[in-house]
Amino acid sequence: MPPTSVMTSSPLPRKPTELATRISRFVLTPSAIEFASLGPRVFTVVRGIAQFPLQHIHPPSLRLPSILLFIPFFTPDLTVRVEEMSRGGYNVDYSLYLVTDSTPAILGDRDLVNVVEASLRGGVTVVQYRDKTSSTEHLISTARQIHQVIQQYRIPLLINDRLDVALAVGCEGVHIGQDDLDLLTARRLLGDDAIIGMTVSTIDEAQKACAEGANYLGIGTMFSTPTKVDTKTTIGTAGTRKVLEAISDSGKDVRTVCIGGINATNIQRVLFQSSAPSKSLDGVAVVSAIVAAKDPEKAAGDLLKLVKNPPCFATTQLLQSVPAIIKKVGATVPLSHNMTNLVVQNFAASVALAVGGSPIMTNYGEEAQDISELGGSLVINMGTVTPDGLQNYAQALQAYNLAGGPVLLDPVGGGATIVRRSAIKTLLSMGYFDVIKGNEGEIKAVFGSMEQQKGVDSGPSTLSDIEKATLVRDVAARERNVVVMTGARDFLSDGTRTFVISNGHGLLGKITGSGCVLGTTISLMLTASRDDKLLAAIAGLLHYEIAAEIAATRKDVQGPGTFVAALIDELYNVQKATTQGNLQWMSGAKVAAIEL
Ligand code: 3NM
Repeated sequence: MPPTSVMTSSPLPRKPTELATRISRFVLTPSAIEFASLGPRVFTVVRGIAQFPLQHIHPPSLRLPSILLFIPFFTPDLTVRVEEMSRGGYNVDYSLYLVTDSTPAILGDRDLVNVVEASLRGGVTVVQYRDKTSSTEHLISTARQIHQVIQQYRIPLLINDRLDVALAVGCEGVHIGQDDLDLLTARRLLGDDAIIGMTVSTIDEAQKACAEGANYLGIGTMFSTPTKVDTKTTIGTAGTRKVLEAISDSGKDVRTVCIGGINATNIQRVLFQSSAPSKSLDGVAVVSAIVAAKDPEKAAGDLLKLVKNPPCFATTQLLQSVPAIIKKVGATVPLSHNMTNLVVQNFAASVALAVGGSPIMTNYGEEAQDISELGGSLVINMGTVTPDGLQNYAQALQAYNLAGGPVLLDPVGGGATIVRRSAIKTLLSMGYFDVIKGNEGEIKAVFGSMEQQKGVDSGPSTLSDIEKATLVRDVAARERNVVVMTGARDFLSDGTRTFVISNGHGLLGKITGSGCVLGTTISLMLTASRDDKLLAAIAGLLHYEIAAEIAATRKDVQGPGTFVAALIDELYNVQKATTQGNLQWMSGAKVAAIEL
C-alpha cells in the first residue's frame, strides 16, 4: 500500500468546489483543480479570501490589484502552502523518515548536517534529530543548522526527547519515547500545532498514545539492530500488524512508521507483511541505512523508490481493495455521463447499467455543467470526432474539472488521422483527464508518436512488454494521471506503480465498442475510488474482463452476437455477486506488478 501523500484528496465537498469555480474565474489559472482536491483546511482559508469585502474597496480600480495579491495562493505551489498551514501531522508525508545518529560507529567522521542535506536531496520526507549524548548548546546549534536546511525542502524537523531544544529552535515537533516526558505534558508545552510522535511496542502503549493525541507512532523495535542495543523487545511484522489493528480500532487518525533494522533488503516486505486489512504503515524510519551509507543521497533515493513501489508479491493486497469499489458503485448508482461515438451509445448505456451506474448519453457541452454537479463521471470518447464535438468535449471537460468529477479520455483512432492527433492535443490542453485509456496505437498517439494507425481497431503490436509498460508509465507520469493500454494483455500505470492484467477473452476483439464500454466501466469505478485512480482502473478492468471470460464460456454463447448479450448479463452478475459478498469470480484475476 503506498504511503500517504502530502496532498489530501478526499471526495470533494460541494462548497469548496463552488468556490473553486468562482475563484478560478478570477485568477484564470488551472490550479483550481489542485485547489479543489485539497479539502476543508484550504476551504477555510479560501472562504476567508472569497468573503473579502471587495465591494468596500474604493476606488474600484484598486479591486483588481487586490485580487491579484491573492494569486500566489493559487499557483501549483499550493500544496506546499497548505502543508505549512496545517502542521499538526495531518499532511506530513511519513514515507521515508530519517532518524539521525551522531555516534562515530554510524556517522564516522562526517558532518551530520551534510549527511542530512544529502539525504534530503535523495528524498527523505521527515527528519528526527536524535542525539543522546551531546551538550544542550551543541544540540541547539546543530538542530538550528538542520532546520535551516530542511526548511528549503519544506519538510518537518522533529527533535528526539528534548522539548527544550525543539522550543529553542522553533521546529515542527518532537518524538518521545516511553521513558521520556509524557505526551500530555509535551502537548501542553508545545501546543496543538506541534507534531508529536511516540515510540510504542505494544497494543496498550499504542492505544494510550492515540487517546492522548499523538500525531504519529513509531512502532518498534521491528528487528534487533546494533544501532540501538537497549531496545526492550523486537516485535517483527506480525507484532506490528497487531499494533496497527489496535490503532485502527481506536478510531483515531494516527499515522505510523516502523523502526529497527530496516534497510533496502527488507523494506518492501516489511511494509507488505505488516499491513493489516484496516491499516497499513505510512512509512519506515531508518538510521544506519542512510546515515551509515557511503552515499546517503543515493541510499535515501533507493529506499524511497522501494517504499513507493509495491513489491511483485503485493498484488494480492491490492486486489483485496477491488470488491469494495465495485460494491460502492452498486450502492451509490453514480451517474455515467458518456460523450461517446455514434456506434456504441446503446451498448455503453447498457454496460453502465449492468455495472451499477445510471447512464446519461449526451454530447451537448452546454448541459455538462449541470450534470457535472451530480457526482458522476464523464467519458470523452472521440470515436466520431467533429469540430463541434471537440468544442462540446472541451466545455464538458472543464465543467467536470471544476466540479471535481472524474473524467476518462478514450482517444479512439487517435493515430489514424491528422485530425484525431490534433484533437488529442487540443483536449489535453483543455483540461485534466483522470484516466486515459486506449489501445497501443492510441496511447502512442497520446505520447506524441507520429506512427500511422490503421483505422480505429487495434492493429498488430510493435512494442515489447517492457516497452508497453514503460510507455504507459511515462505518459502517466507526464500527465499525472493513470494510463491504461489495452491489448491481449493490458498495461496500466499511475507513473509510479505499473501493472499488467492478463484477463479478457478473444471474443472481445470480435464485437464493436468493447474498448469503448470498458472506458465506461472504469469511469464508474473512478467515482468510487477517487483517492486511488489506478486501483479504480484495476477494478474496472477486472470486472469487465472476467465477466467477458465467464460470458465466453457460457453454453448459450455461439459467437460474437450472443456474446454481447452474455457479456451484459455477466457484468450485471459480477456486480450482484460482489454486492452480496460472493467473490468467487475474483479468483480468476491475473494481475502482476512490473518493476521498471
Ligand atoms: N529506535 P537502524 S530502534 C532509534 O525500537 C531507534 O524504538 C528504535 O536504527 C526503537 O535503522 C532505533 O539503524 C534504531 O536499525 C534504528
